[in-house]
Amino acid sequence: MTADAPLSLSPEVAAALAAGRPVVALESTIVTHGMPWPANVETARAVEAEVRAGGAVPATIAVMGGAIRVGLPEGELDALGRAQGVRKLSRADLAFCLASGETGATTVAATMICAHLAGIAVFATGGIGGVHRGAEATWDVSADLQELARTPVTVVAAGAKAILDIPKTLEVLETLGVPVIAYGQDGFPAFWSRESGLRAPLRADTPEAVAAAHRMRRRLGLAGGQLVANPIPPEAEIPRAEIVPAIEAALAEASAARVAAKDVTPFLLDRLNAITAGRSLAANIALVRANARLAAAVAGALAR
Ligand code: PSU
Ligand code: MN
Repeated sequence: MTADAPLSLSPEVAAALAAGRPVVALESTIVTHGMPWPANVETARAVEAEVRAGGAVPATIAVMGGAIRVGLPEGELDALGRAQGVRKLSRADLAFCLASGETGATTVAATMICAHLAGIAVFATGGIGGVHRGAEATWDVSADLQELARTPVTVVAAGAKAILDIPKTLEVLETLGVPVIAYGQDGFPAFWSRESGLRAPLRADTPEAVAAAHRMRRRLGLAGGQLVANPIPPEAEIPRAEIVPAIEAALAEASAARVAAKDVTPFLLDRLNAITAGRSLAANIALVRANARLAAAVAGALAR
């Protein structure tokens, strides 16, 4: 833990970390920018419950009142989920938001930084940011990828969304030296679909294998974390034939509306939810719950 970081741990998280019990970090941008109210708050609660059922303590992370809050009481999670105009924080904005005292929700990148400061090694989310389609023109590459290369947190996600350029995302992760580990299969999953059509570079079949690789990186003194790509549960999967046209429509709307920078991902998620009449959201909820379960198991294996 960095001695001077303005961290505020909930009593439950502080006690678990002090005792070496498993803790799983959770992000807050998925709450403020990734899902509509009230599904966002209901999902955040369900995800915390999954972490607990998996034998770990959930630590939802957000910035409030000049502090990095690690572990939010239910009332504050609720308020965050209803709040308007919350800042979306990545590495670039974290310190500024803390210094100004504004409220901010942490993306994958910022959550990794905060988790590591607090001494939490495992983090569950839905999808990571990546290389956007058309990045050769827009240069839109999520800061999540660089963060995976520098901060030693194992991130459990459902792969990359097909709103991204998945082949380019995998190439950048390889260049940055980020281990991309498919869980329980050879293929790299594509968020709403279990398969992207691309092979993942690495595969693990047990939480222990993921934990062992995490520990070995530590022993080698390697910077950076690991991306565990957990395929969506089969019963929640959206067939490619259904999701691909919806994605194309959402991308066309984003381009027509000249959506850029931080607004791209939230815009696409919101439009997809509307175009699929809520199916993409239901799938998103199922996969993030499954990721929370797996992350709890990995945290448990790391704690043993
Ligand atoms: N993907 C989702 N839901 C989300 C996000 C991504 O399915 O809520 C959020 C995460 O917080 C991720 C961020 O870190 O979007 C990436 O944003 P950008 O592409 O602007 O880096
Ligand atoms: Mn971006």
